[in-house]
Amino acid sequence: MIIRKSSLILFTTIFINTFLIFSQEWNVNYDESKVETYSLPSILTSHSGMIINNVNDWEEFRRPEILYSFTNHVYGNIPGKLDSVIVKITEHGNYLNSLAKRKQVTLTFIKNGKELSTDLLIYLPNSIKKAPVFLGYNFQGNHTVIDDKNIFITKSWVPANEALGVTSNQATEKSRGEMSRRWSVEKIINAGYGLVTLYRGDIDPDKDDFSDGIHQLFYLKDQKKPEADEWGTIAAWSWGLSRVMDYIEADEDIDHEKVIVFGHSRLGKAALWAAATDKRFAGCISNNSGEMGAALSKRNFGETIEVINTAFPHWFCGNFKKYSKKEYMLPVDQHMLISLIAPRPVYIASATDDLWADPKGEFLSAKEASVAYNLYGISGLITTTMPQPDSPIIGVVSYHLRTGVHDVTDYDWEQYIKFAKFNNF
Ligand code: GTR
Repeated sequence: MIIRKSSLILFTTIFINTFLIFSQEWNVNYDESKVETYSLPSILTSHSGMIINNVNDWEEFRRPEILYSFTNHVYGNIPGKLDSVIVKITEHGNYLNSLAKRKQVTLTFIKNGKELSTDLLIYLPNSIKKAPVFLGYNFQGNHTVIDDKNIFITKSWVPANEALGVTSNQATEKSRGEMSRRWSVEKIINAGYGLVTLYRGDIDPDKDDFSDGIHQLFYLKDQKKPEADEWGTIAAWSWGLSRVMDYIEADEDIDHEKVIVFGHSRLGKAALWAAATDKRFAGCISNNSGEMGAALSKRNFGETIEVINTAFPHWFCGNFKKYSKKEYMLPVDQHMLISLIAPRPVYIASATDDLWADPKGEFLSAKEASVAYNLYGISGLITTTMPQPDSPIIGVVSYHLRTGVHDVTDYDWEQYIKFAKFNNF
């Protein structure tokens, strides 16, 4: 794999700067000895106090209760259904000396006389008839994922970035292939998997503005932003992943029963919520998803709800604002989010230097969620102590702590491929 030195330096610098700005400004806790005592809501005790000890009661009563709490207090409800969707294969060709085929597909969503389009970029191994796939958003546009001149450049809003050649919030040729170090496409294809990716900003540009993106298609007359219990950007991104799943179900080249939804960081938060809300995702990978992703929010380490609500007020629903500095009042915590994915395989990954995302809080979530897997007779995470760096625990519930910074690396993908194989994808 070719790593472009310019992009490596650029993104390491962006990461360090972001990290410094946030940690100085917010004075968050990075000291394990200063973690206060917290109590986690019990996954297996219902609101009425009933102890859940079988799959039926879990699926009938407790799981819907937890899902309801997350929907109404954290991510927000989806306000309705689309009127229609137009699917168009816009381009296809060969890749990697014909080892893989490439497809680009445009989905156009129509609602209330308005429309919004997103472009899917799909690579599938030619060696397999119906390929299992990893599905996930990219941060900067499909053309940044691989240095392939055939990939269309998004026309959607892209965050300002001089080094990537983004001018007036529009992507340009300069960023083609610039994020390829985060997508081990060759490894994925050689292992017998496909990749489906799309740009997050096609569904909702990542800014505190609800006049664009998917939200406004659903507005009732004179509505300017979602109601307090309606979707923020993370839920919109998750919704988008489900719409891609609708497409995948009709694509004969993809095994729609073997789709692993994947995401890094904020997009890892979206992947977890997508897997929680849509059981068609047969597996989920959360890479360094942190606060309101895999990390426990009631553990005061790294990013807090106050920080996330201030820096990214558009990510969660209006109701979530009241939990700033009041983590203890939130009726759920993120171990319960992972429990909603049971019995489907899930991988939680952290990085040693990514303290902002609270690696230990991510591990503890995966560990605590295991009780839901146990109901199905599945072991969940097969350790109760946090593993050493670079010692992955691969199972139905998987975890690793990679040495290094907040990022997605070849090492991470190697583990994700092992996880997929282990779980018969
Ligand atoms: C950070 C944010 C995190 C994480 C990250 C990312 O600034 O505080 O919650 O999502 O961004 O998405 O890169």
